[in-house]
Parts: sequence; structure tokens; C-alpha cells
Amino acid sequence: MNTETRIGAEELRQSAIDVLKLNDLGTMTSAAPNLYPHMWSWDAAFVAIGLARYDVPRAITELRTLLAAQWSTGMIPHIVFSENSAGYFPGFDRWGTETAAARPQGIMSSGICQPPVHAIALRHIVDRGRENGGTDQEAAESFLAESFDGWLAWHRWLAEVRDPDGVGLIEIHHGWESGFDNSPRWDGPYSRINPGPVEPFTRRDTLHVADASERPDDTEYTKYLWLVQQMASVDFDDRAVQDIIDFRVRDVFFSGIMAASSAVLADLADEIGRAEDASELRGYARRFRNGVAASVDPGTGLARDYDVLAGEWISTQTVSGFAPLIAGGDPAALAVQRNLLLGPDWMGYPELRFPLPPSTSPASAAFRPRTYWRGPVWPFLNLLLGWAAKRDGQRELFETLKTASLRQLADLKFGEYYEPFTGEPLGSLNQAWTAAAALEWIGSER
Ligand code: 2M8
Repeated sequence: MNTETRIGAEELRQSAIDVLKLNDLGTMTSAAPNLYPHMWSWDAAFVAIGLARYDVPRAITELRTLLAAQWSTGMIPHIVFSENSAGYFPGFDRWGTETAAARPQGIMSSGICQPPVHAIALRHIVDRGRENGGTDQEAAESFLAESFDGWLAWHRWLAEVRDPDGVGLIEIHHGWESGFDNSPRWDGPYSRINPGPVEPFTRRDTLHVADASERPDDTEYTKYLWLVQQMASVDFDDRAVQDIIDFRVRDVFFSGIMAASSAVLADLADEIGRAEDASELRGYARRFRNGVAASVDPGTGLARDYDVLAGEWISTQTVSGFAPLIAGGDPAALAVQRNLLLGPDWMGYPELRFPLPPSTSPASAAFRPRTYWRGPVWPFLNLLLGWAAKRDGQRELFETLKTASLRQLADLKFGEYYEPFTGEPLGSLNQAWTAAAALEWIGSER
């Protein structure tokens, strides 16, 4: 690295730390300063990865706060609400989780979940702790021992409750559970929902972006709220929800993360002498890796979601199609996926500002370059793809993603998502997991 880039990296690192400090609410980090004034489950995991690069104890606090909100079933809720109840819609009062039997008393949370990236974050914390030694190492090791049962319960709940038939794909009950809220992946399932009466609502998200069309529209929100109402009507009881909910989809990207994370947690289990749990977790890793691999469309080479209610595979050209690269598995199949990812419909699309995969391929009719999960580039996803590439010894792909990401993030805006052709930051600025991604990319260079 030459001096100029080194200075650039130091400035980026400092700015990213400033963003995490700006979002720091004490024992949790808001996903973004105004748009998302609460803690989100998978954002918190990425935030912890970034924090661990400069403050291991604070990274531990982040995951500890999230885990304290775990439901007695094992589910980790997708939002842990801060006291700033006015800042975001739907807030705790609208979720209807007040009377849910499994929610820990005194902790305000939503009643759905998000992809289980947490064990990967835990791995990063343990690794940073061991590198630093001293009190960081002690804190990381004791957090691993203290929290292990919680993460295990979370993976078990996912495997048993969200994949009761053992097909190797996790079923979700809301687009919000995927984290890819309004992706074209969910157009089919949402198009078949006819919402019943939904209580009147005033959105707040559109107040915090430059242009409301960067967000989902009101028709989409009505359906999102309808699903929440359906779940609340049965007090978020797992079995009852599955019987009545209008959205039942097996999410391939969620499942890819489940496979990868289970393998990571299995290694951590071994490190603390929990051999039996390690073998259970390796079983989950295998099952979900196989489920993801079996979903690949032989025609397009992309992995697919499955619509349970319609009884059909969902074929879209979205970045979730690369779930096998996250899950890991058969080297030959992964090599085919890597070629596709680097090819002209994705990272090699000629007009891209940086060679980074858009959330929807620009070659797809569903592609919208400025609209949220329908086209923009999401920096935290690139970090995840890079992590998986490194795990699999794919140094070249890792370096390509890293170099392009560091160039993209050098604007110091920390956009929630980016316009693929111009590199313009969109959605919220100072988004926490974008700053965390910058810190991890920089840290991995040293
Ligand atoms: C977005 O989702 C929330 C709902 O959960 C929203 O739009 O209000 C998604 O990008 C999701 O993946 C992310 O975790 C969350 C916070 O960054 O925002």
C-alpha cells in the first residue's frame, strides 16, 4: 500500500468510528441516526464486527444487549427498541408484542427475526480478543462461554421451528425477516396478499430520505402492517402464526447464512469443549448447505426462494441467488457461482461505478437503480461475500470486493445503499453497518 492510500484509509477509519459513536446509544447502536433509531438484529452483528476492530468490550456489549432481548423460544427479535419511540414507525406500541408470552419482560422488541449472522460476529470478537490479548482476550473468552447457550438456542429454534420438515431452507413470515424488505424476490408472494382492514398509520421513514421513491410505497406498507396484525392476533405464537399468516416463503439467503453461521458456531463450540453441540451445529450447517444447493436453478445458476403458499420456486435475478457462496459447499458448484458473480450481469456489468454486485442485476427487468432493495448496492453485503470468499480461500474475489468497497466508501458518507452507476449514496447517511463494513475492510488489510 502506498502512503497516499494509507492516509486515505486512516481518514476513512476515523470517520467510520465517528459514525459508530454518533449512533451509540450506550448499550446499543442505532442502525442509523434518524431513519432507524433502534437496534436491528443483523445490523447489530455487523456493527459488532466493526466495533471489535477498535473496542472489543463495546462490541461485546452490542451482542449482549441483543441477546438479552432473546425470546424464551430462542428467537432473536429483529428490532430491540430504544426509548426513542417516536422516531420510527412501526414502533413497539404498534407491533402488539406487549402480550406475547415468550418476550422477555421489560425489553421492548418486535416479534419477527432476521438472518443469523451473529455467530460470525462472535467469531470476529473472539479473534480480535485473542489478537489483542490481555483484558480484551479475557473479556472475549468469557463472553463466548457466557453467551454460547443463547446462540445455540437461536440456531435450534430456527432449525426446529422454521424448518420443521428438515428441507434445509428457513421459512420466513414477513419480507422484513429476510432483511431484503421490498426485493423483487417477494413481489409474487406480496401480490397474492389481499390485506384485511389495517389500522390507520403515518409513516416516518419517508421523512428521512431525500426522495420518498427510494423507499417502499404505501401499498407495500399496508401489506407489511397487515402481516404484523395477523401475527399479533395470535400473540406471536409460532405454531399459530404458521397456520394463519399470508406470507410463507423459504428464504434461500437466510438459509445460506444459517449454514455458514452454524459451521462457525460449531467451531466455537469445539473451542470451549462442547463437542456434542458442535456436532449438532455441523448437522445444521450440512442441512442448510444442501437445502441451498438444491434450490439452484440449473438454467440461471442462481439459488431460488420457494413460495410455500403458492407451491412454486421464485426465480429472480437478485444477489440472494449467490446464497451458495455464503453457505459454502461443493467447490465445483461454487466456482460456477463465482464466475457468474464476476460476469457481465453482476460485478462485470459494464456501466457500474465500482465492480460490486447490485441487489438486483441491472440485466433484470425488475432492476431499479435508486429503489432500496430493488437495485442499489449494499456495502454490508459485500463484506459478507468477502468474508465467505476468504473462508473458502478465494483471495482474488476477496481482494476485488475489498478494493472496490474501499473506493466506494471513500466518499465518507456511509450510505445505507448506493446507486450502482453513479456511486451516489442513498437512503440514510451515516448508516451504522456501512461504517462497520469500512472498519472491517480496513482492519483486514493490516
Ligand atoms: C431495513 O428494514 C427496516 C424494517 O426491518 C425498515 O425498512 O424499516 C432493511 O434494510 C433491513 O435489512 C435492515 O436491517 C433495517 C435496518 O438497517 O432496515
